[in-house]
Amino acid sequence: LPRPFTLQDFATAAERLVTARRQERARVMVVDDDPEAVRALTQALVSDAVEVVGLENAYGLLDALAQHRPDLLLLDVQMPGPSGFDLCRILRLTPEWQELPILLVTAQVGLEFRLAAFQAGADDYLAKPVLREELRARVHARLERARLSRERTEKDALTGLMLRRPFVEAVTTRLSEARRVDRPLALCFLDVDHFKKVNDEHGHLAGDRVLMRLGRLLGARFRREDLRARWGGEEFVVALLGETAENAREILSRTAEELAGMSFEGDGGEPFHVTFSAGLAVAPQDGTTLEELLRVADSRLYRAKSNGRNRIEV
Ligand code: GH3
Ligand code: MG
Ligand code: MG
Ligand code: MG
Repeated sequence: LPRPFTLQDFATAAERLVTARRQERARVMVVDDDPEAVRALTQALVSDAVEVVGLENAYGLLDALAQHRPDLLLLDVQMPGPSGFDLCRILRLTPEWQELPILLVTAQVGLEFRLAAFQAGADDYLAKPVLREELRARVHARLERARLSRERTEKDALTGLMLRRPFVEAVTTRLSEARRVDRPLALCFLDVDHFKKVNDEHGHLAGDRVLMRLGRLLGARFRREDLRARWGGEEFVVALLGETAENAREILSRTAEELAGMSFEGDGGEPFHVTFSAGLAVAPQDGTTLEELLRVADSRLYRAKSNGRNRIEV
């Protein structure tokens, strides 16, 4: 007989659910010159699914956006210095923030203001005083739309990892941040060994399963802010933020061991194993632009292949 489901089991399961959701918590940035408004909006929005970063003036907005990378921006209109309209217009001219959902919050709700909000490029507006339930409903709807559209346009369907283009955009910004704050950034090219043979000997579907599991493995390891992408075919690229060459190598070789320890099943039910080779380049010593780093990482990957595969070259 199955053991009855106890209260303890329930607590453990609930805990696990909350933790799982927390990993994909959306991030909202609230900007208002009135600290009381920042507090009220934050309190209304923060939950297991949403974290909030508050900002009491807009002067450091671009830096704060780069640092916190919010999924949605709630922007007050009347502020000393540039208004919410001005800021909204500036963000819409900045490629990186063109698609960031922006909700303007304003005490003025006349037609003129509503029109100006949309002309400035806002997605929506809210009238002060903001109704808590309405705020939550509007913000959650926007976040969900944004998440779905990102899933569709930025993710590789087979592996669940980022596609090359969004990766290049994101890593370019991270690289200039890393330069500014003088932190290292490790870039790694991964390529599955003898993958053509995997397809030929075990079938294309088995090959797909390898890519899927490697994608999931790369997605689950590393930190949330690290970037992982499918570069194309059986090639992957990982950017580890703030990691030195030694640390990055250590993390990658653990991942390599994990993959080597996995057993796959071919089309005829036969078990097989796979490995990958990798080339690692670290900013700033190996280069400071993405192009330089990719070139160095790629030539080291080539060396890993000619030195016998299943290895990481630094
Ligand atoms: P090496 O160890 O030198 O990297 O050898 P390799 O066989 O892995 O490299 P090669 O570039 O010759 O072959 C890569 C193969 O990956 C060829 C291609 O058919 C296969 N491939 C690319 N994308 C996919 C995919 O999405 N699914 C499957 N099953 N195979 C793919
Ligand atoms: Mg204000
Ligand atoms: Mg290849
Ligand atoms: Mg290969």
